[in-house]
Amino acid sequence: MKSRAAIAWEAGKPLEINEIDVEDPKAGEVLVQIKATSVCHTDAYTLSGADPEGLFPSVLGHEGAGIVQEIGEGVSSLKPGDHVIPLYTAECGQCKFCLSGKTNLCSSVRATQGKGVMPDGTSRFSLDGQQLHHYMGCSTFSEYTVLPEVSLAKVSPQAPLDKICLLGCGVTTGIGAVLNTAKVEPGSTVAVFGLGAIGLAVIQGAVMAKAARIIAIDVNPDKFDLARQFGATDFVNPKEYGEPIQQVIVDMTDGGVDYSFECIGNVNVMRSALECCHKGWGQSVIIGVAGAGEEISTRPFQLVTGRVWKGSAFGGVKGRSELPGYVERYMNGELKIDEFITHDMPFEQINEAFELLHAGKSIRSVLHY
Ligand code: NAD
Ligand code: AHE
Ligand code: ZN
Repeated sequence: MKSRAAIAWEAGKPLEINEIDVEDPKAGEVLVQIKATSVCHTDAYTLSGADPEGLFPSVLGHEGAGIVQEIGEGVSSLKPGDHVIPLYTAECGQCKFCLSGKTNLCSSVRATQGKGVMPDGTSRFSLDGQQLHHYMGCSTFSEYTVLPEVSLAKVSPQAPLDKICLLGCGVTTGIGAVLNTAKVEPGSTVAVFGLGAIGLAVIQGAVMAKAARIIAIDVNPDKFDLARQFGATDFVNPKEYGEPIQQVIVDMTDGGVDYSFECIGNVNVMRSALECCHKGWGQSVIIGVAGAGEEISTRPFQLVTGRVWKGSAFGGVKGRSELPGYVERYMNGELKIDEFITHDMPFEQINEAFELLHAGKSIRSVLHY
């Protein structure tokens, strides 16, 4: 079938909208009509060429929501008409990782996903006979996309797809990092580095966890208003200080924070986020994604003296079992999503959505097909 899609032909170039060919779903696969998708910084990171797994040409996009159109042979948990959120972290329930009870990092389709193909090693996308790669197992920048059954969370058909698409990455990642990865306790002091959708979702999670103090840090002071609305209590612009930002935060907090979250993808800030943690127990969670070849460093003494460095992917959330609950909490008014959406636009304006993100003028732009 034909599908409107935005193609990433090469690194650093705008996406090109074109009509591509999408093959029928094979065994264990599902054809989904994406109704809405948003742009996450990770899409921009891969398009920039910094992603060691980045492949071109490809169909990017991993934060979306849609409706099942067709199922392949053997698919039993989904049927046409079901409302779904694509998952870049699948959940098969059967691999060593799923069975461990220790992680959400399912291994069932991850290897082929990273190579830009479906589990059978081939792509369902092409243009004029040229194969296009899939991206993060989702490719939500195509109106019609094919995913493995294990990469789709079935959610309530009552929920608005142009809002819950944000649960496909940003909102879930930030909340989950607080509740699942760090397990922030009531009364905690929390520092959040970077106030895009991920950082704001971390603030939302910290409020849910009943943190007493939430320090919001960004070099763009335009981000502070929304951070305050989400529940941040203190605001720090590193550009206004002559000393290292970790020292500023240690001084503000009588020795450091209980938990910090890096939501930027900057390895120098990751170090600051670790070193602003309290001696003996402070934990720092890396959420930001850094470019190929970049590495983190700190004095081992920082860890010897009790600080803990962790990382979080999709907030530690198991998508198929947990996302339906996140959707219900949104529908019950217990979880904010609308507040992240600063721009709504037709799919054709996708490059504008990338420009707004780069310029620090948007949190999330939702694109409608
Ligand atoms: P974003 O671009 O909307 O937000 C980043 C924020 O960081 C901006 O407000 C920017 O002003 C701020 N910033 C930049 N440099 C800074 C600095 N030196 N000090 C303080 N603030 C600074 O991005 P986003 O969509 O919120 O994504 C944030 C990061 O999280 C990205 O690296 C993205 O790839 C990553 N991410 C990871 C996961 C995961 O599962 N681990 C999921 C989603 C996104
Ligand atoms: N391809 C990159 C890694 C990118 C990365 O870390 N991705 C996050 C999700 S970002 C969503 O916006 C993640 O979940 N990682 C775990 C995984 O299995 O990819 C690289 O460096 O190779
Ligand atoms: Zn993302």
